[in-house]
Amino acid sequence: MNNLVKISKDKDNDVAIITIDNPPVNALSPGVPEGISAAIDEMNGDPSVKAAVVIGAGRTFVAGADIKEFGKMTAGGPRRSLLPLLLHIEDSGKPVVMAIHGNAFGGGLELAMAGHYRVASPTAQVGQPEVKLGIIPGAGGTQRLPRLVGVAKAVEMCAEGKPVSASDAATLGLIDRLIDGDLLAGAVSFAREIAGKPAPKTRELTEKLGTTAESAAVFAAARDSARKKQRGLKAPLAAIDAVEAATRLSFEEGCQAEARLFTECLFSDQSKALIHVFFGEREVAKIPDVPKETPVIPVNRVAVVGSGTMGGGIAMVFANAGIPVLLKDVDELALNVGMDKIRKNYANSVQRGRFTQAFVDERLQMIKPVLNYDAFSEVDMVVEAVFEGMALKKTVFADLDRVCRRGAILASNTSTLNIDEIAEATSRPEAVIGTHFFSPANVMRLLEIVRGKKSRKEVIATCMQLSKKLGKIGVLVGNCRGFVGNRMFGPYRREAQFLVEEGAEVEAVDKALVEFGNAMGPLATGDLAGLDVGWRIRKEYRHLEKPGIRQPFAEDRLCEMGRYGQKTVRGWYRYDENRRASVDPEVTALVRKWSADAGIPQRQISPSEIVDRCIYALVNEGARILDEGYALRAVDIDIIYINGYGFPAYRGGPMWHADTVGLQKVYQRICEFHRPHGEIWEPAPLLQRLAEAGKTFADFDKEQVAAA
Ligand code: 3H9
Repeated sequence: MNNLVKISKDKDNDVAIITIDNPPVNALSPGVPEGISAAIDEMNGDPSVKAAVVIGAGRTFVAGADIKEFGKMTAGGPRRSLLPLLLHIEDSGKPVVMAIHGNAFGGGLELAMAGHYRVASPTAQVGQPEVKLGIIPGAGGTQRLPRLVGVAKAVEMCAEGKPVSASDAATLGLIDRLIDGDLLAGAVSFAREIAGKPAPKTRELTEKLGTTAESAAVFAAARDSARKKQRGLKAPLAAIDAVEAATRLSFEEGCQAEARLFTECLFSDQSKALIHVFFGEREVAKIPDVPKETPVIPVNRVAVVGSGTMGGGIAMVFANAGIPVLLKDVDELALNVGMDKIRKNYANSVQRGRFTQAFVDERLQMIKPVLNYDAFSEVDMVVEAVFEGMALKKTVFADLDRVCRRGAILASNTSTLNIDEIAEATSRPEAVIGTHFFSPANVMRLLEIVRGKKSRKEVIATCMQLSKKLGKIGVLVGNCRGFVGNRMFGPYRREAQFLVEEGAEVEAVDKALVEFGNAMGPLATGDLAGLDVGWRIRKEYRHLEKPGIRQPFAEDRLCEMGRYGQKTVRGWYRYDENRRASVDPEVTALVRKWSADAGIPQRQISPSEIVDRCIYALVNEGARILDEGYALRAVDIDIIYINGYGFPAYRGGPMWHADTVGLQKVYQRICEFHRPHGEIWEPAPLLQRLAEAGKTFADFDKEQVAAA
């Protein structure tokens, strides 16, 4: 035993209680498996004990293997200690009951399945989420799970990684009893009921396994679905192979097959990237000068100004989190249109089974449409989401300053404008902050929180904490043009256009980036968002463009022709009534002509050049942003791109991807682009420094954390 696992006995002295106590989530860190094993030996050696209950201390059962250990691992890793432990539990002379509350995830569920019985609190969740980390269950999960729940459910759980509620798990046969009230007391009395009876060993069950032939269709459908829904990911396919092995091989041989697949996944770049993302999503919440203890402002009522697409979506986000919201617009018509859109969105969610009608009815009650500021004195926070124009925003903020109570947070959903200038329209710039939601706001996880020069720490801490409550990932960024995400998106889309102007086909550009793993290609994204949005901004900022620097022109010309993208059924592509895109020969011909007129030499461009030009444009700008301090860490940029811009999580984000390629290589490639293209491709000084020092962005992050 050790201090991570404790053993005690219930008051009648006949049931041993083995408590795993490794905060915060009882991960199976080194020492935990050894502790459990010793406790099993001790209870077997104690003649007064008839059975054991294994339970987690604190908020959860066991959240899995210790992910922090994965980076340090050589072959074998936590499997070496876990596999023998699980056999040891299964072979225990006295029955072992696993008592689950919170989560039994990954190695936690594998541990639970090695017990002879499982009981759970009704709110508990179980699952094999390993694929989300680019790996597969590695401690027999792919072999024991199909024996308990059947092949189809096991494939789904291992390949998709979604959690299952305790009540569903009970229906599936994974949980033997749900326990309302005191879990430990219920587990102990269950243990007493089953003591002395023959205890089932999961690995010996075969009833639900069926045969490979019977399950062939299940595996084929699962592979098909994985290739579509988890495009580019290797782990789901490996998980399916491993479960299939359970139907073909003995338990021991199946475990060996699982071990091979687990090891292959563990040492893959995908797994390293996804583990980086797992910790990154938690790291972004840590702001060096805004410590955890910073007081937060309770946000119980909010208001949103502007009932357009963004404002309506933001109102839904608050309502979904149970926070009542006033939705204001200037005229009845606009407000009605906005509310109708909200109702339609909710109706779609009910249709797709995401929400129940009752849930939606409740949410709609929480959104109160208003035409004036009368009730604004009661709200704790306002999010302004009016049309993107400085003069209008300033008027709105001056109004908010007048009507909101002192202490309320005044946030702007601007995606491009200077938050300090907006703040100056109020008498309390310290209460002003940017909350940049991404469209559709009720779906996208990213929330860029823009720190103004004077934003108070309490305001920042509140918005960071609130983002979690809203189901978002809040990332703090500085106040530069386009903030982090859109500032980087500019050079990325610039390169996509340049490539077309230099001879690449529109479709070839998008295809190369989709094959790289992006959710959409850059030109199709432009069509979706509306090409006119960027066009208007470019026109506004044209005076800032340096003379003699090449600017893309094709998109401006398309806009001049009224081709704004999907909304005008013509943009880079042509769209049918179902918004399905097809290549438009007119665009191809026009771009060729415009390019010839501009004297741009035409050439064949390879998919790898397309990817390098677009992705390294992101990386180079990201490095500048980092150097200038507008993002706190490289990982913050990665999390922004994965959650807001459809960058493939399995590549870890643009900065992690650059590290994986090697910064020297990336730097050299950027130098190659710099020679013919000039200033716009000047390598970012930070990238050059890191490349020359043989370092990575991850090293930069570590140095930042150490210096903080
Ligand atoms: C596995 O099990 C492989 C097996 O097949 C065995 C192979 C041999 N390890 O998320 P939170 C930390 S793979 C280490 O903010 P919540 C987390 O970083 C694993 N650390 O809380 C954070 O640290 P910090 C399969 C972990 O309440 C703190 O705990 N399991 C682990 O919002 C709190 O976490 C999974 O993939 C871990 N396993 O959510 C489950 N888990 O405070 C991964 C968490 O320093 N975990 N931490 O930032 C989760 O999904 C969520 O953490 C959980 C709690 C739902 C459990």
